[in-house]
Amino acid sequence: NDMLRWQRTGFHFQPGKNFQADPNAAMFYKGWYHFFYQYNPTGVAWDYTISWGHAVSKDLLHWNYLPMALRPDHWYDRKGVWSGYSTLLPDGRIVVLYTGGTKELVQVQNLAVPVNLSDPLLLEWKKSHVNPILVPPPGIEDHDFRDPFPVWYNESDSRWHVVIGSKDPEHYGIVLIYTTKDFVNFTLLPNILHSTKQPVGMLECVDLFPVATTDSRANQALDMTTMRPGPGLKYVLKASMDDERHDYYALGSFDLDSFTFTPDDETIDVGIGLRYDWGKFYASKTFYDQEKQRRVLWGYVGEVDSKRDDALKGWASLQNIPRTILFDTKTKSNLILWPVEEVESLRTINKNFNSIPLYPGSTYQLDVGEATQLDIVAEFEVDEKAIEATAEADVTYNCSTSGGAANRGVLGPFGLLVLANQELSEQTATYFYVSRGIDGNLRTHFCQDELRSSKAGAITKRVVGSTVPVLHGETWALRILVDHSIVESFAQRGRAVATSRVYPTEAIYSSARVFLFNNATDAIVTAKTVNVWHINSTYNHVFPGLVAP
Ligand code: DQQ
Repeated sequence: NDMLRWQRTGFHFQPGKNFQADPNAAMFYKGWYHFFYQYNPTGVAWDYTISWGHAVSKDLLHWNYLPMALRPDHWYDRKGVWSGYSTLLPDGRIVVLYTGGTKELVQVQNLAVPVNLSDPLLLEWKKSHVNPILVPPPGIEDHDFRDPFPVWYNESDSRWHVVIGSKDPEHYGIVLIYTTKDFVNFTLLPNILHSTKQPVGMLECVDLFPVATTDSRANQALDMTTMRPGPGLKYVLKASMDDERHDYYALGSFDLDSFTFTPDDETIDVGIGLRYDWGKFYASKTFYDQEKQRRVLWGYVGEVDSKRDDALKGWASLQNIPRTILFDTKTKSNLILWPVEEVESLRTINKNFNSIPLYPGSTYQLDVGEATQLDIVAEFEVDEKAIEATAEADVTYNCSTSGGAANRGVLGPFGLLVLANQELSEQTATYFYVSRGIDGNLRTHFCQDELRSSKAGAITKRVVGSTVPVLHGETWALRILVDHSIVESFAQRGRAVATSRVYPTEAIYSSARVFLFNNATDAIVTAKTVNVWHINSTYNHVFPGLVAP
């Protein structure tokens, strides 16, 4: 039981008990970041009592839990207040659009607004008396119509465009578009925003937003609601694949006249190409933070242990540490996801290591004390001579199927072992694996190996990851956030991300250690710099004087 207690995180968003899931977006309002999320007030798994939890924070990290914003208390949401979006409109109003599960389990869309816009906490919400405002249109199944969000405002005719994910009869994912002036009366457009190129199924939690592609504007994420497509902009379409349970995005262009999204490259369209996160991460949404002019991403990270353990723990699922989103102006082919800068203010003790040679087949313990809440930033170099001496190596390497951190190749794997016990019989490995084609080109794989992360039974363990661009002259760079039962890892400053839930049985409390390792057979790898910070707990709590779940 000590073991299960240890799994609660120190600096992640985590209500006192029960089940949480999809972030239902966030907003900055009257000095507070508001966060809404799927929450089951009565149990540790999803069921029809699913509701909207609510919390506020000054910095996206220290949270005050508030009473729930929305509960299933009308016929049109009797089987759950499902996902949707909370939007701060440019005129200062706030709307919440959400999917309700009716008594008969039909998915309908509903409207709710705050009772008192002058209350910075937005404690009270009222549902519109005309709900449901939308029911499934002809040709759309009752259970394929959910997760609405207002995406764009047209000033000239004061119309909002609202999009909703679905699928067509052939199982292709589609995104429906409605227009509305008042969020009560809606018109379905004859065209759709996008249809996937492969039959990937129902698209959940669709998101669409612009990113700046030029260096000069790259530091500004942009507000979608009034943005006009133009030079220096690209658009991101994101959807959560209900069949596969992963969040995919595509980079492309957006045409306002036809209101359609077109991927730059059809072979990496949404559902088949790029992912926000190669590990456990789902139902994400972004919001535009006008306070800091950035776009911030949240997703939820479910459990991979047994239902029985969730019941014993009394809670299930986490939200990831919010990530800023930028376009990668160097590769021009991916987004950059990076923990919000506020995380750095939680850093305390720092241990710094420089120029540590890692010989083939070796490990090196980083002496940092109790290693349960950490922020690690590491840069590696691979011996040039070894690379040159390698004609061709491991061209068919694949994180998921090539045996993980224990499988040795010429130029990898190398990286870090976190939440490791002293004997390394328990460990989570985050690593690079470099392969070299006959053309001499290097290809880097970024992987996270959960196979030895726990000695407990009934846990799903995988090796996750993908290839990541490492440009000429760059070192191999990792950042890893460790927080008890979650490991969030970022390669090449955010080009690729992998999140894992892990449940160590021995590498807990003061027995948790961190190591560098190099399992390459031929190359010496140098850890050029490694910074390890301890991260303070955020001691999230219920807002003083209020009662929250
Ligand atoms: N979860 C919600 C749905 C959404 C799904 C229900 C994604 O609205 O499609 O809790 O995890």
